[in-house]
Amino acid sequence: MVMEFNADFLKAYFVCGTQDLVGQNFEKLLLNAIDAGITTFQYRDKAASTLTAPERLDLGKKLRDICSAEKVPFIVDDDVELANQLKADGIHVGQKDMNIIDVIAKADPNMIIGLSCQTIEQVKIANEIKDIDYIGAGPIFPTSSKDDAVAPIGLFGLRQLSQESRVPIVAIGGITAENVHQLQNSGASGAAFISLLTRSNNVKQTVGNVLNAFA
Ligand code: TZP
Ligand code: MG
Repeated sequence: MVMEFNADFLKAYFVCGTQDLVGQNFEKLLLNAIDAGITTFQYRDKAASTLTAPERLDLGKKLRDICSAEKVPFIVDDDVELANQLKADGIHVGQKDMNIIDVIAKADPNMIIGLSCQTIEQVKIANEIKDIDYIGAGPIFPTSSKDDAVAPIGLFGLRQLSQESRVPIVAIGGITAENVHQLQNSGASGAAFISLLTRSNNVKQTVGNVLNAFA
């Protein structure tokens, strides 16, 4: 499925891999999240997960099919080969992953391209790369979902990156039901989250709350 990128995709952006699950069935959780209105799903299965490469591919196909059926963009984290194999709608990489220029060269044409940035310098470089569709900025707040996360950039940092960026920004890291509304005047187009949803006992309300913050 070829999806034309649109900043509305960033409003309620759910990121998840098997390492993030808290006893749930992944497919059911994704279906519930889609039913609740998430605007994008990112498959981010890390080394900490217990899946083998074929298992990761297999699960990825199932999750991709769920997203395709519901017309929710399916983005793969880090692994451009996996993204191509899964015919993902997009690929997202961080500063420590494969170089973004190489990722763009390797990715199937028309994929949505996302890059994580933590500094103004990184955003300035990203501004020069025309194929980048959006930037993930963060962590905004402290997070326990990413082992190698840099220090939180805070709302002030987010505002600075938003002002500098040529492309829309999705805020990530430590976003909760209580603080999501603080993102409203930050210039971000939406919020990306892991534990907010994996640890939610009311997925519908959780996603609704995020959507409200960016309505
Ligand atoms: N990148 C920056 S922070 C983060 C990632 C993948 C983890 C976000 O997880 P949570 O649970 O929403 O803080
Ligand atoms: Mg990464």
